[in-house]
Amino acid sequence: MRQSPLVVVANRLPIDDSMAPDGAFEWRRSPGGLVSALHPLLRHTPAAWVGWAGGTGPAPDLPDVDGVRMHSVPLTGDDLRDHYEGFANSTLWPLYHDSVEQPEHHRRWWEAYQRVNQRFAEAAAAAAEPGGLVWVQDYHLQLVPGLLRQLRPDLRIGFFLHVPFPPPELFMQLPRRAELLGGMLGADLIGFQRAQAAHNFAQLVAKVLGVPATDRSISVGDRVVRIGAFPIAVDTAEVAALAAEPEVAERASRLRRDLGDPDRVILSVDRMDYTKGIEQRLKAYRELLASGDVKVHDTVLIQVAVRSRDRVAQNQILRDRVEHQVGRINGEFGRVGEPAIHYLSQPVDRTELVALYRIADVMAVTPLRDGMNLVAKEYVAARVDDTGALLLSEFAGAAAELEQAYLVNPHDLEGLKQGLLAALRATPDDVATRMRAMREHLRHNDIRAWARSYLSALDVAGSLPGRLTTTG
Ligand code: ADQ
Repeated sequence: MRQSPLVVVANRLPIDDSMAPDGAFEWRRSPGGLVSALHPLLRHTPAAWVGWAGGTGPAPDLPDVDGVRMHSVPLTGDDLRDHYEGFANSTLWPLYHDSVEQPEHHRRWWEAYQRVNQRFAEAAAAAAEPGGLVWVQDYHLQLVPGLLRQLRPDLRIGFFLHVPFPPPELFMQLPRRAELLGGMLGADLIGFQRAQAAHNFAQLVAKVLGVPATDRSISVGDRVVRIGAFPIAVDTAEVAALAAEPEVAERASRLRRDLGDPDRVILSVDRMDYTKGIEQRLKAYRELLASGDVKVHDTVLIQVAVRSRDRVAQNQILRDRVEHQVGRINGEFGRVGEPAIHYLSQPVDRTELVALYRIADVMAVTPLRDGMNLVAKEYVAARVDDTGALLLSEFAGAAAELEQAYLVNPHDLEGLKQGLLAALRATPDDVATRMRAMREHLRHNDIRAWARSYLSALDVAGSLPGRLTTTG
């Protein structure tokens, strides 16, 4: 097998399940923060990606995609059920998001988690060249750094967690907490979205493993594991350029016309997931319609909630509830040709998404808990004329950076309503001042800056070719 100096290991490969007519694979631009985040970096980098290609058959042999080698890891139906839907998405995901839904614990899931992590570690060990750098992503693969270090002690290993890392009182509930922490400590550098997460991790390591730890470094035997916050970002320039394209502008004006030229457009774009606060937001909106503070005639809400992890039972239940809620609100407050909420459960393509960002006077991003939330950052990047108000949950990682947003606590229904009204009624000057500051922040803190800061912290020996860290 050809080996690479930089290997990304993630649950999914960044490609579509289907091949283009000419036999080439294309980058998958499906919903999913990680793909969106790494796409601009790796396509110009001599790198490999280890991940699952979809399907439950043998792992397919894949062609390179934009110069990136694809190594697929096979998963069986049992692996999918017990590792992906089970331990990753029904134990860790809810627990790491403040237990907004009850995490489930099953020993069979843990066995699958170990088994699948071992398989990914072996695939990464085969894909990395001697002394290479391996960057393991996210909560599906927390044991991989430790397993990989046993197989390949010559590698520099990084781990980045895209989701929140919970406070000790929540993490302590995990029956296999020591093993999970130990797995992560196989890395040389552990990156989190927020400083608070690194702090939580250090506290837990000290408490559970009895290892001395600060918020910056942890000594494990003769190794030092560094930890820290590396808030993920978007390709600010790419989003801004797309937003400025005539085709997008045209699509935006058509959309606005199709909506009946309302005074105000409110937009939300989420994966259909119970952490995203969709029900709470719709409830707040319903109350604003009922009180007459918002009128269907001049204000429109567009909710894009693309189906995601459909086989996780709580997401199915959520979808039924959200669709019921939308139907009820439209039935109560809509008129013929004037629905209160425009609801889309399908993925929208990039151009359409940016056109939607362009017509949104208010972008409502109100998750109950979110590692970062790239939608909030994409919206800001797309507001090239400094208009538009961002309503943002305090519990999204993005709130630590986008301080000029209209910040709300999504658990507080009254606060949510007031926040939405404040954003709707804000003066153009106020909106512009806030937007300008946020755009300025994202101009300096884009996806390349994120990758560069993470990779240069990992690559202390400077063994990577310069172009890995400086171009994108
Ligand atoms: P996600 O929970 O998937 O990511 P988010 O950060 O918002 O959440 O990323 C979603 C991405 O998918 C965005 O780039 C967005 O444009 C796209 N998207 C969403 N809905 C879409 C739709 N209907 N059609 C097309 N595209 C859509 C996880 C964590 C986040 C963290 C990211 C990256 O949960 O907190 O920000 O990883 O680290």
